[in-house]
Amino acid sequence: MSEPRRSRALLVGVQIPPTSDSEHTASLDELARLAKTLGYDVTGRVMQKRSALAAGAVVGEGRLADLVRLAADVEAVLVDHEITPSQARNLEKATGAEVLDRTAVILAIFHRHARSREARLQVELARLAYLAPRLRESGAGRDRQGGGIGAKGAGESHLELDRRKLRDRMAELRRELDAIANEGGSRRRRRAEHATVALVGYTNAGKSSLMRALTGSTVLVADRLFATLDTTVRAIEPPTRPRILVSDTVGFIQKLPHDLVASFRSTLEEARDSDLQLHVADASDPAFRSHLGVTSEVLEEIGASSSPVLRVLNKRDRLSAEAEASLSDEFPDAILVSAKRPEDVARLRAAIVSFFERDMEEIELQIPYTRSRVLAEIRANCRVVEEEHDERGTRVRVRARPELLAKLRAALA
Ligand SMILES: Nc1nc2c(ncn2[C@@H]2O[C@H](COP(=O)(O)OP(=O)(O)OP(=O)(O)O)[C@@H](O)[C@H]2O)c(=O)[nH]1
Ligand SMILES: [Mg+2]
Repeated sequence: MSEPRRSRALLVGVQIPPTSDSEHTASLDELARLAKTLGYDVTGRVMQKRSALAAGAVVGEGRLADLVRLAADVEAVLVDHEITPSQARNLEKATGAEVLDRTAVILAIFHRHARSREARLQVELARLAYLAPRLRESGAGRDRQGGGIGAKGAGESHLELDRRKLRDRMAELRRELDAIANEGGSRRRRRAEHATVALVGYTNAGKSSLMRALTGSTVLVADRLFATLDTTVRAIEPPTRPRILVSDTVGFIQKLPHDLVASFRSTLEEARDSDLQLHVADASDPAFRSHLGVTSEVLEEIGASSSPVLRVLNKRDRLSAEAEASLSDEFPDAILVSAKRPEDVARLRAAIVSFFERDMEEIELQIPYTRSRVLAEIRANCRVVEEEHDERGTRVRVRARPELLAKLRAALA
C-alpha cells in the first residue's frame, strides 16, 4: 500500500534591511517547520534581498522566473511575510499554485489544532481579523457591480455588506469569548489564594512536557508547532502544602501578528495573573536566545510582563557537557533541565517550591472545635508546622501565603 502523496510547497523569503542573513535563514527555517506541521513537503526556497517590499510583486522580475520554474510541481507557495491580496493574486497567476503568507499558514495550523469551544472561537476571530483589512481589495471587483451611482436606496454595496457581516460576526465572537472569560474569571479568582505558575515560551520548547512531568496531567505533547492552543491548569504532584497550580498555554513564535495574540487574550491572562512565570526555551535549538527575546516581547505586548520570571532551559539531554557548562555561565540564574529526566523535574519542582517559600509567612491560629471547616481548609492549603489540642480547640502554627492567612484570620475573627 502506498502512502497518500503529501502536498509540496515552495518557500519564498524576501530579506529587507535591517534583517541579517542569519535572521532571514532562521525565519525561513521556521516557516519550513510551520509548513511541515501543516503536512507539506518543502521542495525548495527562493530567497531575495530587496530594499523594500514592492507594491505589486513579491519578488523582482529576475527572481520571479526562478520562482515560477521551481513552483512548477508544487501545490503551494508559502511567503515568509505578510502580503497583500493583489500580491497573492499575481503570484497565484504566475505560478498556478495556492499562495499563503506566514500569518495564513499559522492560522491554518491554529484552525487544525483548535479543540475546545474557546480555542475555536479565538481562531475564528483571529481569522476574521486577518481578513478584514484584506476585504477592500479582494472585494473591489464586485463592489463596482453593486450599489453604483443612481442605485441609491438599493442598499449597500457587496463590499459594505461583506464588511458589515464581518464586523457583526467579530462582535458576536468577542461577546461569546467575554462570556467564557467571565466564567474563567471567577475560576481564576477562586485560585487567587493559591500559588500559581505559568509555563510560557516559544512553541515546541517543551512546555506541555514539563506540565506533564510536574503535575502528572496528560496534556498533549507533540513534535509540531502550536500543539497546544488551550489553557490547562493543574496542581503540582506530588502535592505541595500549600498547593501550587501550574498552567500550560499557547506558545509564541516570531512575527506572530498582533491580532492573533490579542485573540488569545483570555488564555494568556493565565500568564499575566500568575505569581511566577517559567520562561521555557529549547536550549538545543540554535535560535533559542532569540526565542527568549520573542517570549518577553509578546508578554510585554499583552501586558503580562510584571510577574517574576524563572528561565528554564529545556532539552539539556540533547546538549554536550561543554555546551551545558557554557550555558550555565551565560545564564547563571536559569535552571537547565530535561523534561525527560525525573531528577531534573524534581529540581525544577524544588526551585518552584522555594520561590513560594520566600513569600510565605508563619502565624499561629486558635481554632475552636466548632470551626472544624476552617481546620480542614488549613490542612488542605497550608503547611502545618505545629499542632496542639486543648480544651478550647486546636492551636496551629501554619505557613502560607499572606493572602490566604488574611482570609483565615478573617474567618476566625
Ligand atoms: N529530547 C527532548 N525532547 C523534549 C524535551 N521536552 C520536550 N521534548 C519534545 O519536544 C517536542 C515538543 O514538546 P511539547 O511539550 O509539546 O512542547 P510545547 O512547548 O508544549 O509546544 P506547543 O504546545 O506546540 O507550543 C515533543 O516532541 C517533546 O517530546 C526534552 O527535555 N528533551
Ligand atoms: Mg504544548
